[in-house]
Amino acid sequence: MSGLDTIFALSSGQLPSGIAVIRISGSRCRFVIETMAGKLPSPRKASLCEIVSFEDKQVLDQGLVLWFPGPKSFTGEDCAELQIHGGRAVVAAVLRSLGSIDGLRMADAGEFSRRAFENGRLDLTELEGLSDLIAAQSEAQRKQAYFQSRGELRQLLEDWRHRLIHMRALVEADFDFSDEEDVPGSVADGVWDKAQELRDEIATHLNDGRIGEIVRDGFRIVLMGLPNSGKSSLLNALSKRDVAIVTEIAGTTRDLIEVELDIAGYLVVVCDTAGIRDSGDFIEQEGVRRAKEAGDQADMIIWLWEAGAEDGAPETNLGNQIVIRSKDDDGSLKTDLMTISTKSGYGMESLISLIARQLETLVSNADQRLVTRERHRSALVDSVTELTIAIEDKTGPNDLRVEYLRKASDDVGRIVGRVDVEDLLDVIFAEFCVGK
Ligand SMILES: Nc1nc2c(ncn2[C@@H]2O[C@H](COP(=O)(O)OP(=O)(O)OP(=O)(O)O)[C@@H](O)[C@H]2O)c(=O)[nH]1
Ligand SMILES: [Mg+2]
Repeated sequence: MSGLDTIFALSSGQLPSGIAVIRISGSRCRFVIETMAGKLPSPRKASLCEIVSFEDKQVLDQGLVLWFPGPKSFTGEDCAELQIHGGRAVVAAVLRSLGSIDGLRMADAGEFSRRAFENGRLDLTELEGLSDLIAAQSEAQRKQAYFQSRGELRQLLEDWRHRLIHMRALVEADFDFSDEEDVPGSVADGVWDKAQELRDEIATHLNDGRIGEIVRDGFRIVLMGLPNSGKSSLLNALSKRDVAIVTEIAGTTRDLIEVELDIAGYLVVVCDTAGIRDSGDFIEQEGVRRAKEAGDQADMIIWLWEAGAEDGAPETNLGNQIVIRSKDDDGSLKTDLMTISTKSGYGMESLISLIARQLETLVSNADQRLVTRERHRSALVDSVTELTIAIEDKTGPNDLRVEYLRKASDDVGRIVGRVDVEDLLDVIFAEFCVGK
C-alpha cells in the first residue's frame, strides 16, 4: 500500500524487443518522472521525452512517458510507464538508474497486482482473471479470463454475499424486537424461504460440469485400449510430433505421456497410456494401474480397438467414452463405430471435429460467470452446506442459525477477498509474473 517503497519493473516481455515498458508505482513516482523525464506529462496522455539518468543526467534513451496519478490508476497509487527501446543495454541502464533512487526498488512477482487488491481497485477474482488472461493460450481461455477480469464473477458473488448479509440482519433485528408485542408477525419469517432460494441458486451454479476449470486447465482426453491398438500413434498424429515411442511390440508405453493441444480454440490435454492387459511384468502392471487412474480423471476417454482384431472392445463404459476402430487405413471396415487410421489419415478430421463438437456443446450453454478454480468451488460448496444447516434447523435457536448464515457469507466473501484472506494472498500472487 502507499507509504511503502516505490516499485518498478520491466512489464513487457523478453529482450531485445521493439519497445520495452517499464512500470513504476508508489509515492515517489511523481519525483522520478519529473527528474528522469524532465516534466510531468498530462495524466494518461503519452508524451515524448528524453529519459536521463538520475545520477548524472546523461541521456539514456528517448521514449513515451505516461503518468497515471492515483487513486485512479491500476494500483491505486501514483503510477507511470516508460515506453523505451527494448534493447538490453537501454533497459538495463534505465532500471539501474531507477534502482539508484532512494525509496525505489524492483517489484516482486505480482506486486503491482497485490497493491491494486490492497487498495481496493480489484477483487481477487478479477486479479485471478488477469493472471489467467496473461497465461491464456487458447481462445476459450482468453474469453473466460477476460470476463472474469472484468468483474463478471465478482458481481455474482457480491450479490450472493449481500443477500446473505441482508438475511442475517433481518433475523438479528427480529430477535432484538422479539419482546415488543406490537411487532406484527416476524420480520424473519420470509428469510428462510429466501435462504433456500439462494442455496438452490448457488448449488445450480456449482452444477456446471466444471466447465470453467476445464477451459482454464484444459479438457483431458485419455487414450486407452489394449496394447498395440495404436494409442501412441494417435497421440503423435494429433500433436503432429513424434512424442511417444511407437513399435510393433505390444506393451511399449508404460508411463503416462501428456501433450497440450489447441483444438477449435480450446486447450486440450491428450494423455497416452499403457495398453490394458494382465501382465506379470511389474513395470507394465504399474503402467496399467496409472492408465486406469488417468481414465477415472478424464473428461473424455478415447478407447481404441484395432480394426482387424476380434478382441479389443472396452469391458465397461468408463464414463464419457467413445470407442474408435483404429488402423482402418483404407476406410473399408464395416462398423457403426467411428474408424481412423493414423497411417493414411483416414477419419482423423472427423475425430477432431467430434472433439471440437463435444467441447462446443459443453461450453455453449455455460454462464459467463463461471467458477474457474478449485478455491472458488470449495468455498461455495462450504457455503451451500452452511446454508443448508441454517435452513433445516427449523426449531433451533435463531442465533445459531444466524451463525451459519454468517459462515456462508464469509465463505463467499473469502472468494472475492473481502474476508480474512491474508494467508491466501502469498499463494495467489505467486502465480503472477514480475511487472504485473
Ligand atoms: N497400418 C497401420 N498401423 C498402425 C496404425 N497406427 C498404429 N499402427 C502400428 O501399430 C503398432 C502399434 O502402435 P502403437 O501406437 O505403438 O500402439 P499402442 O497402442 O501405443 O501400443 P502400446 O504402447 O504397446 O500399448 C505400430 O507398429 C504402429 O506402426 C495405423 O493407423 N495403421
Ligand atoms: Mg503406446
